[in-house]
Amino acid sequence: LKQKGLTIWFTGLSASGKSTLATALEQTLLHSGIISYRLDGDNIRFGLNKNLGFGPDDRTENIRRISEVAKLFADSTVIAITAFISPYRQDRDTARQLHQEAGIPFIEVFADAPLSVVEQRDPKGLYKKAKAGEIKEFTGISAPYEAPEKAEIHIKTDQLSVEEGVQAVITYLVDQGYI
Ligand code: GGZ
Repeated sequence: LKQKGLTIWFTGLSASGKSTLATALEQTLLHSGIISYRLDGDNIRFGLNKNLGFGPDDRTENIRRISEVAKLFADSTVIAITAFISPYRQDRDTARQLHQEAGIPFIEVFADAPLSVVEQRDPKGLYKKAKAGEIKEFTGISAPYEAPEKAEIHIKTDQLSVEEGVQAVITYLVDQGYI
């Protein structure tokens, strides 16, 4: 058992490609025999965090709990992959600090697509609803998204394929000697 744990933290707008990249990354790692665990809305917001909504305090608490869980997975030697909007810079920095204090690498990955592009994609019709006022405090429309200034990896998802985005992460992990 040589594997060391770490956390790969995706951040970006709804429909920016976080979950798609995270899922493809998980598959690619698995094909190399590397175990990872993906935390996303489906397994967190419907379970551990089902009592949380989308106001600023609840988002902060959402991210706080996710960063603690990711740290635990990474501490167990797994690669934790998180895919949440995590719109506040302060909350992401707190997650980073938590990992740093435990000596666990924290890799922030910005899934970056312009608002105009994610509004076009709108796979669940949420942007449309948000613009119609049917969803309150929707990130990018009526709630803030604070883009990373020091992400380890910046993926422009409107310019790269999923495979190219995953490769950017893999290359980083190899270059750093993490895998
Ligand atoms: C943003 C919302 C909102 C509001 C529901 N704002 O595209 P999706 O559907 O599948 O991803 C979005 C998801 C965001 O949850 P996170 O836990 O990642 O957010 S945060 O990190 O900010 O806590 C979207 C859906 O939940 N959703 N209402 N108001 N996204």
